[in-house]
Amino acid sequence: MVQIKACLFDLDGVIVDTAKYHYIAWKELANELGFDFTEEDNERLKGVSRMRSLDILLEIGNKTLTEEEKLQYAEKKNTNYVSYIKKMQEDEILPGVKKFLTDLRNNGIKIALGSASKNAPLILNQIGLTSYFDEIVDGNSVSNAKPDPEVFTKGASLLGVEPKDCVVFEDAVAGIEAAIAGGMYSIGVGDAETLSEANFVIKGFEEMTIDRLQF
Ligand code: B16
Ligand code: MG
Repeated sequence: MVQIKACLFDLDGVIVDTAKYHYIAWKELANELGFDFTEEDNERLKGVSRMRSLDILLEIGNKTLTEEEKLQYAEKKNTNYVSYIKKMQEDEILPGVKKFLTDLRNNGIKIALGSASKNAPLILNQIGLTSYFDEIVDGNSVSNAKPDPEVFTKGASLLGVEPKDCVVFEDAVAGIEAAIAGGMYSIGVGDAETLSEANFVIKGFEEMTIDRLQF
């Protein structure tokens, strides 16, 4: 049996629900460009990088922009998004997360963040969780997006833990695939059917305990 030495966490959909703020900001941009953007459309952007998200949005609206325009619109969306996340507070941490992080620390299990978001440090700061993380790997420090394992293998290496002793918590299929590609265990957070490739799936952290970190 493997006793896990490190836990790597995705951010959006695992620790907080920032998808709702991404949605508002992308919708405002879509409206400005003359088309609508639904919550169902927004599902396609979860776990996806900012520039790839813009490409998907433009595909939905059937719009073509130059590379320069794309950079400007991505920047505009981000400024708007950041204005929302700057208002986030500790009560937006998803249920059970803080207790589980505390249990991990008390048991000497290392903790890293593995997120596609370039705003990850700001979000962790807003919700008061920065000090729980031994390492933060985010959209600023990787060149390959999930399902490439880079964001997690980099985290494991910074922690000095071998991938086979790590478990990844993820809400996106691409994130579970990244964990598997990196040689790590994975726990899905969300729908069991969607995340069936994970070792097991939890609905939320209220049902997660240290004892379940055995594979
Ligand atoms: P930013 P995660 C992802 O976070 C979001 O799920 C995704 O919707 C977003 O486009 C991406 O971060 C990039 O975010 O624009 O802040 O750099 O799930 O990987 O924590
Ligand atoms: Mg996510």
